[in-house]
Amino acid sequence: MRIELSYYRYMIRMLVTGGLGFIGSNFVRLTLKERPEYEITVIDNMTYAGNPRTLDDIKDSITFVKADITDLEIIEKLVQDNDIIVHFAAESHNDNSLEDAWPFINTNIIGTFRILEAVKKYEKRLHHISTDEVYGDLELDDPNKFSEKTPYNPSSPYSSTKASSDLLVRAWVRSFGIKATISNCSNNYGPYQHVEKFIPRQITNILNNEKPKLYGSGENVRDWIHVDDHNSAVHLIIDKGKIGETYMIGANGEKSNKEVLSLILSFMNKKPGFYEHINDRKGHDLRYAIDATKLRTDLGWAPRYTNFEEGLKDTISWYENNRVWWEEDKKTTEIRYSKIEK
Ligand code: NAD
Ligand code: TDX
Repeated sequence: MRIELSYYRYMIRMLVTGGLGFIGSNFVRLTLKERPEYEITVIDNMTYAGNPRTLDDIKDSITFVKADITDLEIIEKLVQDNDIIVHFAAESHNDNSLEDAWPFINTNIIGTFRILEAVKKYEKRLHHISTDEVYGDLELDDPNKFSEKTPYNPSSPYSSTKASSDLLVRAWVRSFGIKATISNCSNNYGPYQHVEKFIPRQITNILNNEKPKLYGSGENVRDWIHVDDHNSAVHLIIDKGKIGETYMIGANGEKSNKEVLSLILSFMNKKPGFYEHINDRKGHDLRYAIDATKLRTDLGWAPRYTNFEEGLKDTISWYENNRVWWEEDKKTTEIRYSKIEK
């Protein structure tokens, strides 16, 4: 009886929205491994990006609720029942937002609004997950990087809905005093990433003996971070972040798409020319680069995965060893791409 009481006093109830997706599911795994004080509930409506296999092996360690974050009644109940809400759920792919922006407006803006209203009503702690794309893009030779002070200047329907959601969070902090923090992270890589995204798409193309597809010139630069480093920073912000503040998350991982592709080709024993250039993405952001000084100095964060090449090799192995996880999504994704790519 005594053990039971102390057990329950110790537990913190954490609601993870979008916990079946790439970053959210890795967050759940990391939390189960390193933070036994959290009791986790996931809400996810299982869009095309929520693969039911993702949490299969740990389903008994969490509570899973299949529901939409725009569902007022459910979100109110779940927020009321939890202490902390970590909000990952989003429509996350730029290319899709260029074809149909509505799901982005609905989930990223209206969904975040619903969560904010519930957080305000029940006075809960919120951490909102966002992206560096809200800041627009940089020239290749710009010595500056994105920081917490960079003005918002999103380019795509996706990034503009993420920017909208960030601004809603800021307004709810200022006007209603909700206890929220925001993080804006750069491009993540690692296991369980949907095959529509750049790195998994190229790896799985090669595994299917198809040529990788490079948009436009391939000069575009992304600032890569391992998903576990993103998530360790999120935990630190939840633990020690200042309410109302924004933290940039990045690990100095700038690489052009061409550079990343040539590493993948060489690690997978393919000739350097085994790829094709295809039409460019509309409004394609040229370069992202993060200055994470505030996170490092104020909160003492440091990334664990400092060797991108090693992280990339591990990611390639993961896709080689988990064909069952991605094969079905690969077919539907490539059909989708074939309708828009030339
Ligand atoms: P993802 O597309 O892999 O996962 C999103 C998850 O949210 C899916 O499981 C999906 O089913 C769920 N979802 C979507 N709409 C929902 C709704 N209305 N109700 C409930 N669940 C819903 O995305 P990801 O790459 O894991 O991104 C997670 C978060 O991190 C997003 O907010 C994204 O903007 C942000 N982010 C991503 C990156 C990146 O590199 N992938 C970088 C920075 C920030
Ligand atoms: O087949 C491809 N070929 C290609 O050259 C694909 C899918 C992408 N690209 C390019 C476009 C980008 O320059 O690779 C780069 C990365 O593309 P994505 O994986 O689609 O990511 P990006 O658009 O940079 O956005 C990602 O990082 C920020 C996530 O998808 C967002 O959710 C996050 O906010």
